[in-house]
Amino acid sequence: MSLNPEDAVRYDVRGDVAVLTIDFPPVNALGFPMREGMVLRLKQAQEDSAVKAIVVIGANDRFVAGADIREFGKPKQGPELLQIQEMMENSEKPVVCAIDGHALGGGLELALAAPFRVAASRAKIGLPEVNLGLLPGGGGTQRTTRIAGPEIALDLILNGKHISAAKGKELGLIDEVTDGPVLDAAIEFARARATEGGPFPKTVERTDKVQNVDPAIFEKERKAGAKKWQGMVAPFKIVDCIEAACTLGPREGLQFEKEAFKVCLEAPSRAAQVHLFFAERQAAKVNDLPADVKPRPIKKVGIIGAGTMGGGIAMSCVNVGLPVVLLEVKQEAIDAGLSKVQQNYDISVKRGSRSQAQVDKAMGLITPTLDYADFRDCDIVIEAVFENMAVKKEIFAKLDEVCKPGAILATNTSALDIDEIASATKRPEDVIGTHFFSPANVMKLLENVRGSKSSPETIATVMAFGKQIGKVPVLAGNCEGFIGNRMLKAYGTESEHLLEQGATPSSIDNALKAFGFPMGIFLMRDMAGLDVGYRMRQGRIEAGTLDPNSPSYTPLADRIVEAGRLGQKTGAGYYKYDGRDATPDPLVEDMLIKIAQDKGITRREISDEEIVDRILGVMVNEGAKILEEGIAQRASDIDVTYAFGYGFPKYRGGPMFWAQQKGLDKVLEIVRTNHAASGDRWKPAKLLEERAAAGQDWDGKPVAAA
Ligand code: T1G
Repeated sequence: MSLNPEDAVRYDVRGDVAVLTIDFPPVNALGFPMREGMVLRLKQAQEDSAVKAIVVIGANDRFVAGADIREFGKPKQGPELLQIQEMMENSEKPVVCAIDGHALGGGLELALAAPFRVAASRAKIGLPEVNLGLLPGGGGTQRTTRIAGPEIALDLILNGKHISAAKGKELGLIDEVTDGPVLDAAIEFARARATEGGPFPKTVERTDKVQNVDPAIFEKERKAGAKKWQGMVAPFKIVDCIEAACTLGPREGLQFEKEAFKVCLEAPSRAAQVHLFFAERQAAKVNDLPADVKPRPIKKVGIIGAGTMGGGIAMSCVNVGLPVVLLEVKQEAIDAGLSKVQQNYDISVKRGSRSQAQVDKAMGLITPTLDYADFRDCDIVIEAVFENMAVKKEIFAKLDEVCKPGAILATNTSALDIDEIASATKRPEDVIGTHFFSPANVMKLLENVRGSKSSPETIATVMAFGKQIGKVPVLAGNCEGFIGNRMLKAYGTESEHLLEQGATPSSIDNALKAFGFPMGIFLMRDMAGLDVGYRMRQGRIEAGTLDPNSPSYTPLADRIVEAGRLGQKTGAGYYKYDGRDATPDPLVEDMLIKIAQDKGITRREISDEEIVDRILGVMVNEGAKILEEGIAQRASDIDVTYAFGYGFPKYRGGPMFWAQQKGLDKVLEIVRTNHAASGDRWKPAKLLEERAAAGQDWDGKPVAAA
């Protein structure tokens, strides 16, 4: 975006008030031309004798979205934010920031450095830098703490919260809130301040909220965060900066924050989290859709199945005001499903994350039914029943009869063939996969799976629907397991071979936890229950598509189930349980020793590093095959899938980003070494070989010289 400073910040005078309008698309980020423009216009307003006060406002009903994230890691250009802040802070004429839309990160920091802030009631403000692996580096930790106190600052900044203008006023961050046009209110407010005359407040010099602060609150925060912030940098630095605001003077505090910000900026986690920020937005775009294709509006949703998934999907829809028709085959199933949804909502009311009124409204939007005819005016119907192809085809045949023309017929299947399901209808162009993740009302990922006949409009509609219900949509092609579960299968298979070669469920799970996963695969499997997988394998063995006698077959999971150990729900699985507490079980290790003996495998010590390299290596190799087959549009879509659907630590950017950071040549080495040792499941992906040989990243761009 090459905008000159005069256009990035326009200058108008309304009576005796100068209005500086920031116009730096797409979101008025603090890009270099805008920073230059601000210095230029603030100077112009100071020198303009007709001007008694100054208002700063953003064009297109939005204030400022923060630093221009595209500038990170690039050579610094033009004036710093600090220079603009000091010009406003030391201005002889009162400066009022007029906030509409959003003031986030550096945008709010810009406004906090002005003496005054007026906001439209619909505006949102926040300091979400922690989501980028950063901290508010423009005085936000200092000013927020000095205005609202350390506890509020800790909660706002560590959670990257967006709060309303009204809440901002309550906390002292906003001086006035208006339901009318924010420019008019700000001009009037500025005029009144000019009449009263200076000196005008300097928020960074406020002291009332930072007196006699109990230092224990910071230790408590660090202890509480120790586990969930493992591997990260920014959250710890944020606590340090807020503590500094309570212990140091204003200028020293700003200097402390500046140094802490630099540490975060240079940490690998910042590059990883900024990668995911852009990747999430990229993932919503579909490369090969005709430019003129428009999503169909979704105003009413049908859901088949009121189980955990169906209930969670229903919550995601009613949470954004979308009415839902929820169908089950029996009244008691409907009743059970609705009471589970009610329970979930009651918990959120107890937690204070939702009001009773909001919950009552949401529940009122769900229409339970046993009759397919009630789907007749739904714009999309999502099937969320158990993974049985025959049952799904029967359901889609019925939907084909009752749903209106153009209704989207979607399946929540986690791995089954979309085309086969579509073949049960006369409208395959309207059939598509919408794979939610459990719990569907919490997990952000929505893996949309295009069938070979899914129309561009159907694809565009479910991608827009994902954003409409607050999900992160990713588009996948139709193969077994799509993107996420196909790579998870590779991860699981490699884990099972690691077990036979000498690892244990806990050594693998602990290595993955140390890497940053919230939990390892064996604990996850015990929680989900081992019987479903067992039945699926037995079904495939009976169908002759799986040979339990093949050397590559890993029988441990079967033996565990056949010993009556179905996971946490039976008190034993890969682990033994005391309630939810899992402990390694020597019995499982004995099973592994026996299996290794039967297979002639000499078990050995396997290091955490080898465990992580092999599990991530096999996932990345599968990801490269998913890319070269066109199942994923881009490598970053795979990262989004894993970060938002499978708990991959965001501060590592995703499996494909991890591979790039490690070096694709090094990952190829891991793949080749294991291919030689373990055969075809490690066959190197051609794309990985090509990119590594050419010294390119996944997108074919030269890897910046280290
Ligand atoms: N810098 C550069 N580009 C940005 C951007 C930013 N801050 N925010 C958004 N974009 C791009 C985005 O990539 C997309 O591009 C387009 O704008 C629309 O975004 C010093 C260091 C503001 C609530 O974390 O939360 O300030 O895909 O689809 O849904 O302490 O964007 O169209 O090419 O999200 O209307 C802190 C990040 C930065 C805010 C608007 N600020 N942005 O949501 O649009 S660090 C943030 C958002 C910082 C200071 C520190 C949202 C939004 P494209 P979008 P939206």
